[in-house]
Amino acid sequence: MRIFHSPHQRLHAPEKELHNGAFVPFAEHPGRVDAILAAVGPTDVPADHGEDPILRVHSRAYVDFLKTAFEDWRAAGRPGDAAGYVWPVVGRRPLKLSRIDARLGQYSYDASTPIGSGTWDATYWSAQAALSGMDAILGGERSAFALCRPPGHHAGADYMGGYCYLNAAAIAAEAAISAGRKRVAILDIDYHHGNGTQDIFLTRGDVFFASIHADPRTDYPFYWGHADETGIGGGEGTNLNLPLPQGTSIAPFEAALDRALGAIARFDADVLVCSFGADTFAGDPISFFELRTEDYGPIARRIAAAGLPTLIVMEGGYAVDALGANVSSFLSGF
Ligand code: Q9C
Ligand code: ZN
Repeated sequence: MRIFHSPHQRLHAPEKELHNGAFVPFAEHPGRVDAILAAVGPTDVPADHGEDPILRVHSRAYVDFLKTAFEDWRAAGRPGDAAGYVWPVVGRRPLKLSRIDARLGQYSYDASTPIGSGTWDATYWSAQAALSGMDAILGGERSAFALCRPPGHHAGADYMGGYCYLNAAAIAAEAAISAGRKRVAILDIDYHHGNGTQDIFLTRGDVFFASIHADPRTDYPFYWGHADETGIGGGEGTNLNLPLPQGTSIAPFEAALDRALGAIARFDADVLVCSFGADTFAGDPISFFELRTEDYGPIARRIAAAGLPTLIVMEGGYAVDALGANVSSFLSGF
């Protein structure tokens, strides 16, 4: 299987994040890709598709914010990484504000998504890795792996959050539509609900989004991922959330997976994008499912049995010592 990854993706390396009320070392660090690269072997450098496919998903204003936020932060005399500390409540009237602190709040929803000097470069190349993976799929490959980092599934059209800046899976799915595919399915099996991907496609009938994740009544991102979010307008019936309780192990996980794959089969997709997070692993430091390394191969075999050309996009997974083995186990099923 071809694997796409750019060394630029290491340049995103924030120092700290706010976690449960304290500043702690940033969990989504470059060592994650080192662990995966050591396990999966050689990768291909992605081709540069430019900004156009990114702008089919994200707003121009948001992309411009991402590109300049760190410079603006430094120009304001601030140390360290750019991080927000004030957010507009839902329904607040739109304002055109230039102060960096106001802009950080406008374009984010949480405090775990700092911007450093290399963040734009890294997230740009993470998106390019997904686009190159989709090129391989559209060219006839049965599967490809985009070793994305930073991850993407929490990022919406005009917001960052949950360690995510550009939504690589959404950008790849949209590229498939632009290339003439009629229906694309996205299966998100990261521990956390893929709220950004859901938001991007919620009103769309041509992109099906199915997500298996920790129940948002107990887990981040709380405000999305509930079972009654089924799509809006032309997208009604093309959004499927399957929240599961903390402590979930392989049997109930596979039952949910079969439900998601059944819905995807009925949707009759041309292409599948799988947002894969290894933070469902029992040893994950910020998550509470009970999957084992040896569970990922059978999970992947069930997904492969859907018979769809499948782009795998890396999302979360923070148990770095086991991350390489967990990703290898998953890829072995394709
Ligand atoms: N105290 C991904 O897996 N921080 N993002 C939660 C809990 C955000 C995870 C803080 C977790 C985001 C891609
Ligand atoms: Zn996650």
